[in-house]
Amino acid sequence: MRTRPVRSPASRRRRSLLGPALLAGATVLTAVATVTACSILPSFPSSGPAFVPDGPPSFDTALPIPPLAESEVVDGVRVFSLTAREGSQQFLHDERTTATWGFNGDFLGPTLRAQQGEEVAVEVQNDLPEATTVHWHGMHLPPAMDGGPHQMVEPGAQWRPTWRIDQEAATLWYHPHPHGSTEDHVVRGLAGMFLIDSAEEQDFGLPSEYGVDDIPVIVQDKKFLDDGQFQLDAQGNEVGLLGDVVLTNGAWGAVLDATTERVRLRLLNGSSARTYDFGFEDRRPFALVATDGGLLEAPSETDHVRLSPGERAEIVVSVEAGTEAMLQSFPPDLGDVVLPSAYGGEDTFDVLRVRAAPTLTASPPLADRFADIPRLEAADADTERSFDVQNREINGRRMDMNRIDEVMQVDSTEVWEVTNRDLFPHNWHVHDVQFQVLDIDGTPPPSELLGWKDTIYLEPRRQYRLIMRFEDYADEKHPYMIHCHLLLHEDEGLMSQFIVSRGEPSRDGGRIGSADHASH
Ligand SMILES: [Cu+2]
Repeated sequence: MRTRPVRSPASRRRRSLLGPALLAGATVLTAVATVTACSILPSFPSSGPAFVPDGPPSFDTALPIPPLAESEVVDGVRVFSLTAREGSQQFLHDERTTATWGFNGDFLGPTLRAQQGEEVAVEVQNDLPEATTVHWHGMHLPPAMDGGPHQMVEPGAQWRPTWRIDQEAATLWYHPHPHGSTEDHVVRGLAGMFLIDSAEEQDFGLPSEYGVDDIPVIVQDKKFLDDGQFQLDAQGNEVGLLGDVVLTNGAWGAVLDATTERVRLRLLNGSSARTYDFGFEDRRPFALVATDGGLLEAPSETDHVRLSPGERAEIVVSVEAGTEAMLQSFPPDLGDVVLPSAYGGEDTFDVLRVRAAPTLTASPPLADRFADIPRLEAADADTERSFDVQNREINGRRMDMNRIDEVMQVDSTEVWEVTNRDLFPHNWHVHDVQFQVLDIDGTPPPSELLGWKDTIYLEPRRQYRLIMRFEDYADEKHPYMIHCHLLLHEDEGLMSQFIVSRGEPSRDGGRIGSADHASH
């Protein structure tokens, strides 16, 4: 595994000399992005000579902001439309064009946004040549609406999930979840953000003007082939696909022009395998304000935040007029892994250049306290379970679409002991609920793990005690998923299924009938 060297001051100077050429490339990118629906789309080879980045780019491309999805309120339901389709885009600042998949566009998708308490529906249309799904990562919703591997949408078909937004304001996201093909579909470009707003959140002085001082930042590493196509196979790496080109909202080398004193970055690790440790090159402090499921109880000052695939963090950073700051990913502490260099543990990347205008608009003061988070207590647990994660198995079993692995009783509190038994990275994602971290090897969690979480990095040989409530959406037929969000692991079977039941709790729910498939 080759890792990209840390950028030197010399390479930064070299970059600036390349500036005009790269700016020209960025113009071409915009022009080409509109020419897609033709019959000469490049195909997806799975292997071939690799593209080797010739040093980092100049970070002169304006950060693309995913458009806010249009919606229409019909009979009290806010209705969005997402069409998954083929496209193409130029990422590499030259003439090479990459075949992509996207929602309502060539790559990634629009940002869906809804208010706490709203009824929503999404009209999903699949214009791809193969079946896929759309999963609402982090969303509390009925299992038949979850978009997991049982809600396949065949080519040419539609699927219309509908539910009520019933959780805290948060940065969620959506992406495909077809069993065995999730890494492939996400790497090709299918992903987008789903923001939940609440009235309460507006009281805390958080920057909140979308695309101005409230910025979605979807970070994905890509490995390109020399002909410009995405590499789609992990080439034997235990953790999956690791790329040497880090895209932010689909741009390699992006700059954000800040116009306010404080900027809120909604960081999403939308990568398939890579764990990042985000912070600024000058190690300036920032406020960590939210994690997966919503705001922390108070801003937490730090200078770095580790995010494994699927995790989110919202940070608020101060900038000074006329200055710049580079958001980087530092070598992430992956815990006690063997050979961290093989898993990206020694890699540094520039991620996003933040360039502050000569004069800045004043930002409201950030509250020093947000809302209380009701703490779930282990003493109140109705059920305890333990999950050993090893190789591609949970408790010794691989995913079976026709087997229910766990049955949770509705209106119950559960404590889970989750342990990574391997010496390489995994993480742990639970559908339906947000959980709290009770302790890690018996030690109280660090401040960044004190809020609501739906995904957590599992350091090798450590035990994470998680607590959660299953309050509603009992359904004996449709399961939710628990899985590693390293997408290769998930595809290879590191996933299990649970139902929320009104019946008696048991450890093994037996088998379910044939999967329900979406159709016209
Ligand atoms: Cu894993």
